[in-house]
Amino acid sequence: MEDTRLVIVADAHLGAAPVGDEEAFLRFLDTVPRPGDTLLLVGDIFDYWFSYRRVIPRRNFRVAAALTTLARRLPVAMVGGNHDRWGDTFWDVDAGVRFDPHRLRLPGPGGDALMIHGDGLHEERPGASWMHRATSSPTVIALYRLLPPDLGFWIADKMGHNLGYAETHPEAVQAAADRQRRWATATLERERDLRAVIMGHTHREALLEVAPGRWYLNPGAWLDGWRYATLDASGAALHQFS
Ligand SMILES: [Mn+2]
Repeated sequence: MEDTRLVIVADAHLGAAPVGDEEAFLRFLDTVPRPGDTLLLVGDIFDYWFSYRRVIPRRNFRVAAALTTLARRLPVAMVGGNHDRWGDTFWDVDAGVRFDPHRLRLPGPGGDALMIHGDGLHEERPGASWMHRATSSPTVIALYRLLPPDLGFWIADKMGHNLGYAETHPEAVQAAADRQRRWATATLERERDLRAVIMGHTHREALLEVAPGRWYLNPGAWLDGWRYATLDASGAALHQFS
């Protein structure tokens, strides 16, 4: 794994974002990750996703299928965000994508990379902390799974997607980005065998070399200009797909 390149994407909010973002994401999956790369999906790729026992959601089916195909060629790993935490065993068992609802630690170029979406570390908006606990509760998830899928998705849509939050509350988002940076910096200082802490959620890109060769990275939001990031043996970089 020493020479693998990490290709990092977060916050596409597919399903709530314009359909052009989905088309671009499919083209991105076709062209950017190369054999030898590892694709990291750092939460809120889907807005939203729920894994049922026997049913696959129709919304975002094309991207789920593309990820399943890609995962046959190269490693794909995903952590859940506050909009797609309920992947359950679907991604691992059926899609071949390594999934954790909260965090994954993976070997990468020059050391381990820790990825975590970033919600729940701070309360950037009223109710966010309550929401984080509710959506992480096994009881809430088990009850929700009993609803017919069309009703479940209807409820999720009613709860809103709030994609414009960064524009309407720039100071709250900046404060959240600052808290995430402090958390990432402290984690890198505490855990010396980590090479990178990778987060999403704030839709604010971050590229910070905390110590020589050790990085805090946030690729920014795919929905905000098709942003992604890379990390290889020579360092980290931010990109926009076109
Ligand atoms: Mn999020």
